[in-house]
Amino acid sequence: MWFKLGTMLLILVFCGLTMATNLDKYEGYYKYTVFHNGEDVFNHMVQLQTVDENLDFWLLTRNMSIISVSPTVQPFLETRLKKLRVPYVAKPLMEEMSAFTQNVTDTECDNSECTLSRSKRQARGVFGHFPRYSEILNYMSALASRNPQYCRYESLGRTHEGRHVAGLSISLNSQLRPRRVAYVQGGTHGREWITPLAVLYLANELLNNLRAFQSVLQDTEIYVVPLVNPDGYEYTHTRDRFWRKNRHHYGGRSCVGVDINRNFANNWNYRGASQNLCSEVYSGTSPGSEAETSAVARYLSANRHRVKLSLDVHSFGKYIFYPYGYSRNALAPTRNLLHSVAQRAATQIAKYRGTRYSVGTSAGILYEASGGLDDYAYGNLGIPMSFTLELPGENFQVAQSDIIHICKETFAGLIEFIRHVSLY
Ligand code: 0X9
Ligand code: ZN
Repeated sequence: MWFKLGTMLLILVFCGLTMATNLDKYEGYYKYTVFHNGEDVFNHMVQLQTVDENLDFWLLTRNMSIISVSPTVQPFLETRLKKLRVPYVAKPLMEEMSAFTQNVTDTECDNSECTLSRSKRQARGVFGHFPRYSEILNYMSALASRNPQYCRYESLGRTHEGRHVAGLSISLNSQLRPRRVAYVQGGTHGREWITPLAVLYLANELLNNLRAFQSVLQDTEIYVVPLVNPDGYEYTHTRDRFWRKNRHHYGGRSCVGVDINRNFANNWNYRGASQNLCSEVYSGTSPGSEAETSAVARYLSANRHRVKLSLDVHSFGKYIFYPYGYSRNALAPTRNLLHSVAQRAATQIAKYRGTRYSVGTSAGILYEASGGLDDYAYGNLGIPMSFTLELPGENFQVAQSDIIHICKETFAGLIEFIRHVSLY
């Protein structure tokens, strides 16, 4: 009897362990790349993104969109696309992912990208793989304890599931409050795994080369929050690789989560956002309703007169956006300056290995979307320089061997932005 029960328990535990991977639910899914052959097709796609909770748009630009589609929704989309007479390519999602998720081991590698030795990978440490929440926080806390004179580790608040929205302040004297702050955040959308690393890399480089960055840090504090949405991020590691929103549960409702980048108090829920809880762009019950949004907003508004630059790092697409993102008709009074600063950052990024970013407003290049941090920082708080970056990638997974290169090229861009803080 006990033996039988024990065996059953073992089987259950085993099944539990083998079943729960973050890609399970994507078996049979397709990745559609749709080429918009006209303005009306683009407008149609924008409409679908906001009203259709079953289509997950990974990327939506004026020229093309990338959509993740479940087997049940696939016939519906096929009919739509054929009716619109629009060209597209469909590829099994798992096939696409396996190309990126192969764990690179010395013996498996046969192309030049994979010739990295084990020791080199180990030397890359946290920048050689995709760390979990606890590893990111341990890394931040270790940076602070190694550099107590220059660095403070703190929590901006807690999430719905009780995790910390953790920040690092970096300056030439952690006891003083410099006149200017450059604020840099990542990890707003759970699935954009490269972004916390790119932000953490900035902190790491600054602290390891303080002498070289003396002039950048003159009268300026750099405040980094690598992981704004730790609940969503952890969920992408354990359950659903492509989870975007936070993990706010509403009692009795089956859909979960708010899009933090639709929840800020600028033209909240105006366009490109939805009041359907099941939508990927659900804007929440009110502006700033989410714990993560209010943690960030509280910090920024308390420091609004010192913060001269706000950078929100996302992925993917290789874009630098400046306000306004909520409407194509809303023009920032300082758009020429914003454009030229962004262009300079793009030039610095390109110097590392030729990666080319496009610069503009997200409403102009992508789609109109309200409630973003960029519009809030610029429009509500009067922070003079506010940008959103979309890092490189073909989807939300970046090859592990590419992490360090993206971190390095992005670093060049981030430093260029930060250099402009001294203008204010
Ligand atoms: O839609 C977003 O939140 C951002 N793109 S992402 O693919 N990472 O989700 C772009 C936001 C640009 N800013 C505003 N629209 N305000
Ligand atoms: Zn994003």
